[in-house]
Amino acid sequence: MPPGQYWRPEPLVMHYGRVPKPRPERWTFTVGGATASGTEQTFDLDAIRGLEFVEELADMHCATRWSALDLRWSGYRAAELLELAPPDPRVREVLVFAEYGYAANLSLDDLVSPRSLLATHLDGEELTAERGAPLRLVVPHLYTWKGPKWVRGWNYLLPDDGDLGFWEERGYHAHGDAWRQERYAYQSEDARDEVTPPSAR
Ligand SMILES: Nc1nc2c(c(=O)[nH]1)N[C@H]1C(S)=C(S)[C@@H](COP(=O)(O)O)O[C@H]1N2
Ligand SMILES: [Mo]
Repeated sequence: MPPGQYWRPEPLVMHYGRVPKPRPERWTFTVGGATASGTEQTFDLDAIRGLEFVEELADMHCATRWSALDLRWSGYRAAELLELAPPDPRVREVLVFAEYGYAANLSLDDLVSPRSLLATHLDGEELTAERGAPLRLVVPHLYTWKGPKWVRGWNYLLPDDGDLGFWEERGYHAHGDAWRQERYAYQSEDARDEVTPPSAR
C-alpha cells in the first residue's frame, strides 16, 4: 500500500459532474497536439478494438486516501496507440481528456508504461457507464485522478504549452505518483512558490 492510504474492499464511484450517456456509434478517440506528423489522428471503437487485448492486475489509489487492490482491468495498452500516432520528439507531457472537459496531465513516460491501459473491462465485465464506459485510462502507480473515465483522447504537449487538467488546475501535482505521495503541485521543485497548499487557503 502506498504511504498515507487506507484499504477499501471496493473502489468508490467518484467523479466530478454527470455520467455521460454511452453513444458508441458516434464515439471517437483523438490524438492531437504536438504529433510527429503535425496532424491529429482520430480512432473509432473498432480501430481501438483492433489493438492487442491485454489484462492487467492493478490497484487504485485515490488522492482522498482510499485504495482498492487487485482489480482486474482489461483493454489495450496506451503505448500501442501511441505508436500509431506518435509524438514530436520534444514531447514529455500529455494532457489526457475526457467527456465534459475533464482532463489530466501525465508524463509521456507514465502514459507509455507497459502497465498503462485504455481499459474496456473491469473484473471480466464491460465497464458500466459510471465506471467510464466505453473506455477509461488506468495507470496503476499514479493517483486515480490521472485515469480519466470516458476518455476521448490526448494532446501531446510541448515544454512551453502549460495546459492543465481538471485537478492540476486546482493545485494538484503534475505527475501524481501515489508511491511518492505526489498530491499537490507545491511539492514539485519547479512549482514550489506558485501554489498555496490547500490547507493554507
Ligand atoms: N472523467 C472523469 N474521470 C475521472 C474522474 C472524474 O471526475 N472525471 N475522477 C477520477 C478520480 S479522482 C477517481 S478516484 C476515479 C474513481 O474511479 P471509480 O469511480 O471507478 O472508482 O476516477 C477518476 N477518473
Ligand atoms: Mo480520486
